[in-house]
Amino acid sequence: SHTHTPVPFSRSAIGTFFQERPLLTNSFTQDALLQAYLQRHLPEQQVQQDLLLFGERLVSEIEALGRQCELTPPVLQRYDAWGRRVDRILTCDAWTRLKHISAQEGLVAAGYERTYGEWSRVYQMSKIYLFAPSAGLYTCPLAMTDGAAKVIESLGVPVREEFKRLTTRDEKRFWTSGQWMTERRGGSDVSSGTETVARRQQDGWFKLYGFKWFTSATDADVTLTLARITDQHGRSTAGSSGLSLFLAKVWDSDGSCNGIEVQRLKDKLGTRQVPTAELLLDGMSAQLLSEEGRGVASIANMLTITRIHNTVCAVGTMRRITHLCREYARKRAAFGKLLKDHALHVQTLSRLEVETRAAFLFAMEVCRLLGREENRSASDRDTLLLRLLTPVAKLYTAKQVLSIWEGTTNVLSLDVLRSIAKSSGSVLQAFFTDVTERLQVAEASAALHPAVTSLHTSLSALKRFAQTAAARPTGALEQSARDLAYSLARIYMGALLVDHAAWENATHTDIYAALRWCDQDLCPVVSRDGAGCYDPQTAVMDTALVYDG
Ligand code: UCC
Ligand code: FAD
Repeated sequence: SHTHTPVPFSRSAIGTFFQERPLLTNSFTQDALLQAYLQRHLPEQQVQQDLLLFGERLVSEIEALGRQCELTPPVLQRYDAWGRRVDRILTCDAWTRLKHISAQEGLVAAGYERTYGEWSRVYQMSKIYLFAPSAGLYTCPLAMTDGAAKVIESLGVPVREEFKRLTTRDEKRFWTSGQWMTERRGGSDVSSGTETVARRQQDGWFKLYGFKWFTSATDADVTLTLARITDQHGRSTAGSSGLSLFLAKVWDSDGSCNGIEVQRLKDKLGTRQVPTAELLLDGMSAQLLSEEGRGVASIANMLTITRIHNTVCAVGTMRRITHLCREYARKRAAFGKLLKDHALHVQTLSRLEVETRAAFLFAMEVCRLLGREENRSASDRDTLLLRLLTPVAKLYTAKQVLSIWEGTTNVLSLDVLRSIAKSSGSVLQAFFTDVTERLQVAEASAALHPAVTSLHTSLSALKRFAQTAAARPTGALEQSARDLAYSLARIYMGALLVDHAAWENATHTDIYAALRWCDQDLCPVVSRDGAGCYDPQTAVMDTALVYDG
């Protein structure tokens, strides 16, 4: 009778089908390209072993901590129970645990221990790359910590205790750093946006007064920040040449703020795990790090490091997405078969895979250049390429994720122009020579021929563009900056894919990836130039279009 027939849906039965979930497994062993790259360039047994264990730890421990950080965002405790202003930023235990793990695993330290010589940055950044998508954005304070250590090291300033703490593996001594640049008037135009002033004290230290509008990972132990030193009449110099760089502790030894009022935590759309605050600096004690008036140039080293971290983290996230997608496609069925058996679905994933491979090789190449510079084995060309490619790599990879902070796409495109102007074009010469040499190596391979030809054509077109660019009005150059940066990125990523595919142990998929990448518009700056995009009349029409009505 109907009373004994179980019904599929009722209060206690919600149907029998439950989708099997995609499983995260060891992301090092899953990553064919990372393994091949290391086998080619850094085939140290110790490195393989360390990354293998780290891959296990990500699954067994770190992934859950990252998730916990997302579920338990930081809060600001403004007063204690007795009504005293305390301004404490309370983060969850998982956030603290990630700090300890970061120290133990040497996620900053490995970059300064330099155990693997010029490959030390590749080693360190391979770990950051694996860590990023599981880490609940703990990568944000790590990037800034690495940047601060780099600034201290490169300026050679006598703050040894801070340097040691930023680069230690000892979890009890490890400190993180903030990077406070943005004020309310602007995050891109730091030089005219900075209103914070620094008053010299009798002991040589300074007290800072100002308002920092965006300070991420504000639970940091120390910070680097910019301010204008005032003279005895309270006057300061406007613009870039009035800015100096300071180092300050964020918290006093009793846990109270160092002359800071935390105005509020930002209520953000994303990155909610990271405590990002607005801070009133009301007499924050700070130490001058740079020469007076050399603040922007001195913090540039930090920007280089954080932009490289941003690149590596973006690529790590892309890789995680492709891993989970291919895993899911083995488990999810639609229209009678698994997703992996739908050619259209797999074509879509293969496009993501090509993007990810190109971005991975780009990120690692910038890390390699950084490692060479720090190991003092960089050639002049390496140094020029590091300067040119850092903003290009950041802006290109960040379009998938992470595009606002550490310089927006257009601001970094203008930084590319800055690097060209400052080197009188040498960075571009270095780029042309480097790509040409990589293509020469690949010329023997018949399979790679279409990719090599297409890269040669694009490179020649780019050279012609560059030759005429200097004669163009500044406005036109600026109009072309974004497309130029994209052209540099696409051509360079193509050259790296070809270079990797020409390696003796490369596979047929490496060749296929290079061919696929090069089968696109590699040089948009030339095609758009041909379409007349960079002239004053176009600028007028762009304005008319945007403000239509
Ligand atoms: O957003 C932030 C933190 C977020 C959290 C961290 C996440 C990390 C990733 C984690 C992944 C999960 S902190 C705020 C970041 N803010 C920015 O990036 C600012 C963006 N704006 C710019 O980059 C602008 O281009 C400025 C501020 C650098 C422009 O300043 P100026 O003063 O107008 O620029 P000048 O006058 O052209 O340059 C001043 C000096 C010059 O040196 P000298 O005086 O020797 O000729 C430049 O060559 O600074 C030098 N310089 C550089 N040097 C400027 N930019 C660079 C550079 N990129 N590299 C080397
Ligand atoms: P603006 O500089 O006002 O730019 C607005 C728009 O104008 C952008 O689209 C930009 O591309 C464009 N633009 C600006 N100038 C030009 C130009 N010359 N040509 C063409 N286009 C231009 N800052 C810190 O200092 N420390 C932090 O820890 C920190 N954490 C952050 C965390 C998050 C989640 C976010 C979102 C931001 C954080 N920032 C931090 C601030 C960040 O660095 C700035 O938001 C960023 O630099 C852009 O500045 P802005 O927001 O003032 O935009």
